[in-house]
Amino acid sequence: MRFRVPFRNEPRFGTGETGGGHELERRRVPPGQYVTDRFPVLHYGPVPSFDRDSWDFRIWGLVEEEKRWTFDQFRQLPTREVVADIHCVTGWSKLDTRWEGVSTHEVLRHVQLKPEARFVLVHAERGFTTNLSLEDFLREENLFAWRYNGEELTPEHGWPLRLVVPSLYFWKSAKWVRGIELLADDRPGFWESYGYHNRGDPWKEERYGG
Ligand SMILES: Nc1nc2c(c(=O)[nH]1)N[C@H]1C(S)=C(S)[C@@H](COP(=O)(O)O)O[C@H]1N2
Ligand SMILES: [Mo]
Repeated sequence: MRFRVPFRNEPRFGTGETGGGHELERRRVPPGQYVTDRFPVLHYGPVPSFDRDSWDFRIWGLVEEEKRWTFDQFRQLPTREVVADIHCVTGWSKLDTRWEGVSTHEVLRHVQLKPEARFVLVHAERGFTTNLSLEDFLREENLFAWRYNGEELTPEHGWPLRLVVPSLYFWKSAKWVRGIELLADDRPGFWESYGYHNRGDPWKEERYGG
């Protein structure tokens, strides 16, 4: 199943809007961003190695029962494809990126949340974390992805699994993810504790602080 995220201000039938060309791009790209066709690689520290036999994906914290998948089990989950624009806090935006993987919604279907659970801390290799409200985590277009533009992810872009949260600046899209922790109270992740904005909405230019 493919899902294309409608972009902000997308002209719709019946509104009399035409859009197109530069005008369309202007309304599609958040303030202070430029469009690139490249796909820059950005992360802290070295690219982690991947061992298929020991890799797992876990859900823990405020859940009735913890959940763990091996690599092969995780890859059996139902997949979907999402086409979305992504926005990096350093200024580049990339339009119509195409991802394939498991929706965050599908992943959470396998646990029962405790009623206090309101935040998600995403855990990646080497202690990298990023935080999201449950609502931001569960947006329809969010994926745990292993394919990008029809190809398996490369190691530097997050192989074997990365989160993709197109609605927020791209640092929330943790590469090399290994699990999620459900929390009652928000806890800043890696970049968030170094001064990046706690939420990171590109349309509000929530880059640093706050
Ligand atoms: N594990 C991990 N994921 C990470 C980061 C990181 O340092 N470690 N950096 C984030 C930042 S700041 C950005 S902009 C994007 C970049 O993704 P890309 O290298 O695929 O473009 O990854 C995000 N995911
Ligand atoms: Mo970034």
